[in-house]
Amino acid sequence: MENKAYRGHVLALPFPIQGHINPLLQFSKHLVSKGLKATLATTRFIHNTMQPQSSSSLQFDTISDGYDEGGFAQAESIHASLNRMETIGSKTLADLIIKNKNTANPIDCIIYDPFLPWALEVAKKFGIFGAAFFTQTCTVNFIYHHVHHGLLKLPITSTPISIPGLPVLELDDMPSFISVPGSYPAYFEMVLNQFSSTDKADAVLVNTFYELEPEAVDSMSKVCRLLPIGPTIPSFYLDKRLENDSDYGLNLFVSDSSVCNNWLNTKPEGSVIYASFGSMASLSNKQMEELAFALKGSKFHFLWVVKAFEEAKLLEKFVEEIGNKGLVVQWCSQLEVLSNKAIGCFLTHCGWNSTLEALSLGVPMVGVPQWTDQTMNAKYIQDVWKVGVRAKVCENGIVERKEIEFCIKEVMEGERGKHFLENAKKWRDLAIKAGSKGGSSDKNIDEFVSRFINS
Ligand code: UDP
Ligand code: 7WV
Repeated sequence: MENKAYRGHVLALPFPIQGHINPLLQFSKHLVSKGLKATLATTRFIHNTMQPQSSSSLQFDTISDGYDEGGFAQAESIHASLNRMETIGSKTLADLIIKNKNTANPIDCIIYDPFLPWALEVAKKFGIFGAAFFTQTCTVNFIYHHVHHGLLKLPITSTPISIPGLPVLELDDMPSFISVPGSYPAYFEMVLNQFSSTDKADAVLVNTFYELEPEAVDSMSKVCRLLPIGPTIPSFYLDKRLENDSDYGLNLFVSDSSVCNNWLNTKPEGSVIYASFGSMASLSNKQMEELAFALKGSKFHFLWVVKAFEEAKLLEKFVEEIGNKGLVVQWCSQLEVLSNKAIGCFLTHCGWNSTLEALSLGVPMVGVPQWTDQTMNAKYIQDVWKVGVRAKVCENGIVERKEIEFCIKEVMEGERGKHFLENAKKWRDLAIKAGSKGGSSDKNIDEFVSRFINS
């Protein structure tokens, strides 16, 4: 295989969590289909636990974030973990480049998650082409860009907030780091710092597609030349252009998809609520209880992903009591579930991958955002893409069972529900078009490849 003539060798470096690995891994497969060799670098910790298998379509290799034994969840603080990731990550990334130097295919392009801006410095030290790959919406990135450059002053004292290309925004719509001043300062600094390197990057890629947020892309393009290349979703669910591509291919959690499929296949079309809060969110006991009552009390079937680390919060006997009305699993193949005809709505935390997956598969949503960019995505789900509703939060910070039940009904039945479904189908068509031959994202991927090849 090493003798094959590749047009170049791309190293993809995601921030090492599920929601950041999936899109970069998927994008790498597209580059392989365009004749490049691609290697995805995970951390040694992830590599050792998951043992991802290199294949003809993708290679895996490692860097270290300094937490080889237990993962960065073990760090004493977020700040400490990010610093350690920078120091040890820079060194081990350089080692990886050097290791490949005298092979038939030395690394000549690094696509890095801008949560790790130091990766560009390493690339430049070796004279390698460097591209930033943003994993959130252009809208969210543009807000952070404004804050980073002092164009949006914090704390925000007057609302609504006007930013060119964006709808007028209330404080609650903003990313949580802005709407809740002082929350997660280390992560806030990290999302703003994404722009510390982009001026020097040879390309800026964003996991969105033009038709989803045209005004935001146009506005931001005036200050930063960006290429929307999404949605990065396995080809089987879109235009089926890539062979054997029905899964992202690196799951940090295990699931048994036959359990979900078998159960869903016994349910009528559009009759099931799929509830999942992504890979990271940890709900309070009270919020879990409200969700449990809402799902149990609604007249619909439900499939609920309760991660292993959250199971203790489930009320005793809940699973027993719901019988065949609901199925609770620790993890699932979300794409398989969302594409099952039985699903009528997605109760989601509005993580960007989950949101983009639901848009791409034509599934209406109930948004219960938790933090980071999820609040913005929920705003767009309701008011811009019009594919669902955002649940209202009480003063105590909880979304109560009545509100959840109300939102579920809005999406699962009635006139509004019908409109959401029609709109969702429209976004699915546009998502497929964007990534198909000649579509906006496909053209941008070609433009990226030719810019790199000719650099
Ligand atoms: N996911 C999955 N099974 C689950 C829950 C999530 O495969 O039971 C996948 C989902 O398809 C998505 C990713 O995990 O690609 C979660 O990313 P997202 O941005 O939605 O949320 P995060 O985990 O970063 O909060
Ligand atoms: C993990 C840690 C911090 C953030 C995110 C994920 C994200 O929003 O993607 Br800010």
